[in-house]
Amino acid sequence: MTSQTVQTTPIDGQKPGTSGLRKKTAVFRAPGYLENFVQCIFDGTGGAQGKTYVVGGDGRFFNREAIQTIIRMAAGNGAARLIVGQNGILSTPAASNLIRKYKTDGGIILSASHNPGGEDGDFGVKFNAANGGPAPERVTDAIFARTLEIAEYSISDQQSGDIGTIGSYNVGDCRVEVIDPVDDYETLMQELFDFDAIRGLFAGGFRICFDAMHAVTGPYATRILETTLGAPRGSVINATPSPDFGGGHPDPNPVWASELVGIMSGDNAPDFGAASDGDGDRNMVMGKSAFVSPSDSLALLTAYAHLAPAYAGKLAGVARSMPTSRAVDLVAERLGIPCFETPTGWKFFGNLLDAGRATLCGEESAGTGSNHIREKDGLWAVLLWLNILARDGRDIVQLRADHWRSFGRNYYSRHDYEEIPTEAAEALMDALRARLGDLPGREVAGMQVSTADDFAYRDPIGDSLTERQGVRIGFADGSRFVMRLSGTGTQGATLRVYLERFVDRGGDHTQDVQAALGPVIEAAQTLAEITKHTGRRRADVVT
Ligand code: G16
Repeated sequence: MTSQTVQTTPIDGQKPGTSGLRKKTAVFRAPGYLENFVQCIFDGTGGAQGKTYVVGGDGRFFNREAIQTIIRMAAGNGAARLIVGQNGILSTPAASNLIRKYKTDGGIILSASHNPGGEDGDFGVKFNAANGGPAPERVTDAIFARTLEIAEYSISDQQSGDIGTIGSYNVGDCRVEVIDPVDDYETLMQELFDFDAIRGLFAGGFRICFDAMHAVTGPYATRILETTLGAPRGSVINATPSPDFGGGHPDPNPVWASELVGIMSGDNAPDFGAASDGDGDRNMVMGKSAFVSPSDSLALLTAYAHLAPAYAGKLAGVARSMPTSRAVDLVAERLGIPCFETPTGWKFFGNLLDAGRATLCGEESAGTGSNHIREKDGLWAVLLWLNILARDGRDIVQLRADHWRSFGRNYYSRHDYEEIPTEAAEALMDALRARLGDLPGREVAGMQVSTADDFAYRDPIGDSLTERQGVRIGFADGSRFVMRLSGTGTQGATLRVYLERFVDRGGDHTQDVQAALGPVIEAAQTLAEITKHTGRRRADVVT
């Protein structure tokens, strides 16, 4: 085989964010853009010579062409073997599983997750390490450093071959294996959960609506829920991945999954509703007319995980991202297991999972997962829920009400202010940071500020320090808000405001969430001067 070395120059802005490099699709399609970044992944991780990688993506526009380029570049860089999902499809959790199962050197996953796709949408590339998890910061830093000095990339002259047919072929000396994207993932799920109990649940007339949001989870959910577990045909909706996600926004929250919310609120609603995102790692769950917040879902899954074979008596600890509500902390305390608080981003759970310190992890941004892989996993969360419901017998709404009665309720909401000019968003955060020392003791919205800091995390395993991860303002009554700028957007800045108020056992757990959070919302707007900095009077997306 011959391969070419192509001269190139550094391209600005190739710094990976919370989860890989995300840009407008048009940016990724510009000559050399993808090639530069992929070469820097190889260069920043010691080269591809002799290595094996998993390659796949969420099926969005440009997925297939990008995979073909990556195959040729891996071959051009001397990779020995590639495992590629048929038609270029692999959910992020399925890719993580393949990396671990086949002990590869890592994987390249093409996705911009919940961001819209299509020619005018977003595209993304992320590198996962040999443990199956998103590359840690020292690796993304090394990749970024290479993007600043890259001078050439290597690419095979040979075309990449057919990725639509299962089988294997060579591109030069590199073996390309095209595999069924679902098989290995389904095998793993069977090992973790009580499939017989879930089959019994469906056989007894239990109904589910799973909204795959025209994204990658469709084939996984259809095979596992309908074919293997016996949920009625049609239980999975929007099940065929489309390059632009049916023109939608594949983000499983009550705003973007409004079709599911409508079904779950209608007459004759199914017993359980769920949705997953673009690349299949996020999840949202619902009961009849009841949205279960991701933070509550994490707390409940932790409380009842023992009903699933893989987790009975095996919870070493739990971890949540800092802005996630503290509902799970209360469960961990009662179970007598540690609860770790990490910065936003699944990569921060990796060391805890690898070291066996945490078994379950979760984030407010609709991510839950466990030590079965090193990514969050949308369908896994749905199956754990089904396993719990099958074994417990109560429905999800009752289970949650009983949970609040026993632990108290952490009212919780996230307010997003999208596409703010970056300078205005940074000025807001800088101004708030500058005042942190003066805030404790101050009265605002009828509450007294008790703590104010900027979250920093010292990894208990790797000892690395990660600073400036979000401002936390705590109040004397136990309420708090957190503010940070999103690390996954592609246009301007998104200000995320996370709001939380605890109502203890015996209190009123039936209030409207926004009403219950009223004083905290007012305090956040006042202390951060959101309107002054952004011109906005209210958030664009409230979840
Ligand atoms: C990514 C990370 C998540 C993180 C989320 C936060 O999610 O994988 O661990 O919670 O970003 O996003 P932001 O920085 O915008 O708040 P995903 O599903 O987009 O890969």
